[in-house]
Amino acid sequence: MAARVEAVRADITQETVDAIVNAANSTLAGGGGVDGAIHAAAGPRLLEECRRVRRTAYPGGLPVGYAVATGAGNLPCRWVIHTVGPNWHRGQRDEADLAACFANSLREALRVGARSVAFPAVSAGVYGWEGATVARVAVAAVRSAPELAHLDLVRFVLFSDRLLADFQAALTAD
Ligand code: AR6
Repeated sequence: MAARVEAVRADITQETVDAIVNAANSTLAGGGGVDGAIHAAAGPRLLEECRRVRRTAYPGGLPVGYAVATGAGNLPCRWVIHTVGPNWHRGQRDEADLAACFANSLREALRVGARSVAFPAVSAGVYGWEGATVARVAVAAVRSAPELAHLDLVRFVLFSDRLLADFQAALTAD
C-alpha cells in the first residue's frame, strides 16, 4: 500500500519519523532557517558528517535538486536527508528543480532504509519561492514518486498556518 501523505504544523526537529529532510545549501555547512534549527538540535556530529560528504561524494558542493543522507546526531530521527532547493532570488525558477528535491529525497530515504519521511517547505523561506507553488510542486512530486509504494508515511511539516493551509489545499486538490 502506498504511504500516507499528510501535512501538519510543527517543528521538524522534533519529528520521530525515520528521516527528516533538511532545506540545506550546496555547502552543507549549515545556515539559517530550518537548516540552522536542524544543526542546532542535532549537535556537532551532523556537521562532521556533512563535511565528510563534502570531502568524499560532493567536493564541489551538493547541486540544486540533489539529496544526500547522513546520520542525525542528537535528533530523535535516524537520518537527515540534505537537499538543496532552487533559489528564486538567483533566478533558479524551474519547478523541475524543486520537484527533484522531493523526488530525490524519497529515493535517498529508501536507499538508507527509511520508511517514514518528514519534509519542510523546501525553498519557501530564504530561497523565496511562493508557499502555494512549493506546496503544489511538492505534493505532485511525492505522489508521483515510485518510492511511495515502499514507504509508510510522508509528512509535510510546516512552520506557519499559512503554509499549512497551502499544503492542505494542494493535498485536497483534484
Ligand atoms: N521546522 C519546520 N520548518 C521550519 C523550521 C523548523 N524548525 N524552521 C524554519 N522552517 P528555509 P530555503 C521553515 O529558509 O528557503 C538556509 O540558510 C521556514 O519557515 O529554512 O530552502 C540554508 O542554509 C520555511 O517555510 O529554507 C540555505 O542557505 C521553510 O522551513 C537556505 O536557508 C524553508 O525555509 C535555504 O532556503
